[in-house]
Amino acid sequence: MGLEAWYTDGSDEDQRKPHRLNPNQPVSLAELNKLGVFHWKLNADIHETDPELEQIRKDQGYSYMDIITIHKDKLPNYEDKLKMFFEEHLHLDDEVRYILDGRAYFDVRDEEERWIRIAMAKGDLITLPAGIYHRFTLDETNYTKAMRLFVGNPVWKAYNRPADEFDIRRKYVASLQGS
Ligand code: KMT
Ligand code: NI
Repeated sequence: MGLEAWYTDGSDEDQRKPHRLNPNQPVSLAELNKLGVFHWKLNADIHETDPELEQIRKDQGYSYMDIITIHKDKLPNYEDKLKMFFEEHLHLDDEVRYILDGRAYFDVRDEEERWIRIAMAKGDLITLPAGIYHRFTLDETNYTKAMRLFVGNPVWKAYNRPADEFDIRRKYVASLQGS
């Protein structure tokens, strides 16, 4: 099963709303792949023993994992963190997230700087490439539980836009030219 994604209306009000254009302008998985975004659908109910997840972790080298619950009663500094997650930023490494419960949105910029909203639900594993500008928000259900995967020791440092001078950003931008 695919992932649902769409171009947003660009409005700044209530980040938790879908912000679809009217008519909706969907974005296909193939288009996301061109931006370096990849997706797997897994059975989150068996995440502790899932051989498919094990295989992905082995193939991609995701040696590290932890689980974050994003809910006002569960996450310390909930409001501040949500604010940080929704600031447009990039990382020097891939961002890999597997939704175990609830829902959330990842927004990524396309090659023309338009925001694409990716609707993530239980069972969706996504990888955002190092250097892509993105942001994260809960939806109107206000809850998600996600596995964070990482190659080696995790580095969560986010560089808010503008962060165009990093090698990894230049490399990412160059990777879009050929596609
Ligand atoms: C990030 O860097 O965008 C995040 O870690 C998002 C929240 S984790 C589900
Ligand atoms: Ni991020």
